[in-house]
Amino acid sequence: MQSTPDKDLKVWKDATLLTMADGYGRIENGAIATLQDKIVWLGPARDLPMAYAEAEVISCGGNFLSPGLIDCHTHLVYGGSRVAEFKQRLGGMSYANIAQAGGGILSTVRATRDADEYELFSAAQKRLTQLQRSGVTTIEIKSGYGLDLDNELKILRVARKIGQNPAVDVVTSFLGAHTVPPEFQGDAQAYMDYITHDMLPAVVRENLADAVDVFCETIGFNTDQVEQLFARAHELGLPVKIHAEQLSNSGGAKLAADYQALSADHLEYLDETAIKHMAAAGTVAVLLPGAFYALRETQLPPIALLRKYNVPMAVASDSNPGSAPVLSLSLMISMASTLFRLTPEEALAGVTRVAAQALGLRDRGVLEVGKKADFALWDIHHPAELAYQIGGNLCVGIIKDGKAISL
Ligand code: DI6
Ligand code: FE
Repeated sequence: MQSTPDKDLKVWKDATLLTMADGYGRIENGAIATLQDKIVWLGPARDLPMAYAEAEVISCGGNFLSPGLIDCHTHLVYGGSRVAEFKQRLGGMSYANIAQAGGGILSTVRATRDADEYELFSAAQKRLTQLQRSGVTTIEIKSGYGLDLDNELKILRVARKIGQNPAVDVVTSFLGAHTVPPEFQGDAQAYMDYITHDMLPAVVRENLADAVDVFCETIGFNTDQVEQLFARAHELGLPVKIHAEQLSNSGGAKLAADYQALSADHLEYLDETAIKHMAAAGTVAVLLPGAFYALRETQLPPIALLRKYNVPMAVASDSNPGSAPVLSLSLMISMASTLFRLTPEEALAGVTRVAAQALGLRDRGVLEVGKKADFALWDIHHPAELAYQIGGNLCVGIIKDGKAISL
């Protein structure tokens, strides 16, 4: 009797693999066998074991195949637009001044409160499609434009609903401590008390957040308030992360490392002491070149020191309506190289292997047996082209959980 081939067993051939397990981990004329949503074998095609002879064979057309990209820092769910503010900034007004005048994040809070779940979902889904086209198969989404219980829950529910899309995995972060809402104007401490007593426990009860984030800055929350939030997050069993040292050195990254934060993000003004604490804690440095670019920042994150202490560096879009209206993660590979001088290899690792680490995900980000079958196909001849080319779209295919996705 003839054995019937396993319908879910596939072999992806005619590809140059970038496993990203160690450097690029390049394999010429590679093949990957997948069973359902997992990698079961990979290597040079000529070594493919006979056991896979009856699998469905899919040609990757001679393209490069990398792990699906992971965008580990986005604010994808929001209402309205900040085009008017963009024009103000072009006219010379600073991001911080606009925020202090009641615009900035608070203008998006008003628009987000006014939007229902369906409106938020469709607007976010459109932005997500763009990011997916740049190779993204996993995305983190933060709340933070609701700033009261009902609206923060609304945003997180929308983020979870986006995660029901089989073409993308969503990880959520509760960023109720994004800024002080109008109801608590001038009293960040009272708002932080409300977050720790009421909002965060409710978010946890509904299982809507995978981590807790905070904006530590002169226009955000101070380190005492951050510590209050982190202590409560740990009590409730959630890991923490932080927006820190973006516009000034406020000491947030060091504090976050002391709470074993998954990541500290932005970090333009990060100092060496904090870097040592991050290295000891295994806290990932998430670099956001899109925000640096859009705000015309000049203070570069301390890349050489991060390298010196072996702090892993991830790269993300920070996709948000104000400081980073970014719709392409592969463009961030280019910006991380050109603006921050990451090597092309570091930049690609930053949106794959290290981005997975920043989200605490061990099942993806590299091509290895047992990892998820999430791949991006690239029409390139050398991996450094991903950093070298600017704009356009070199991503010519996406495979999620072992299935080709059309967008
Ligand atoms: N840092 C950021 O990059 C975003 N939030 C934050 O704390 C920007 C949010 C916005 O401008 O709407
Ligand atoms: Fe952000």
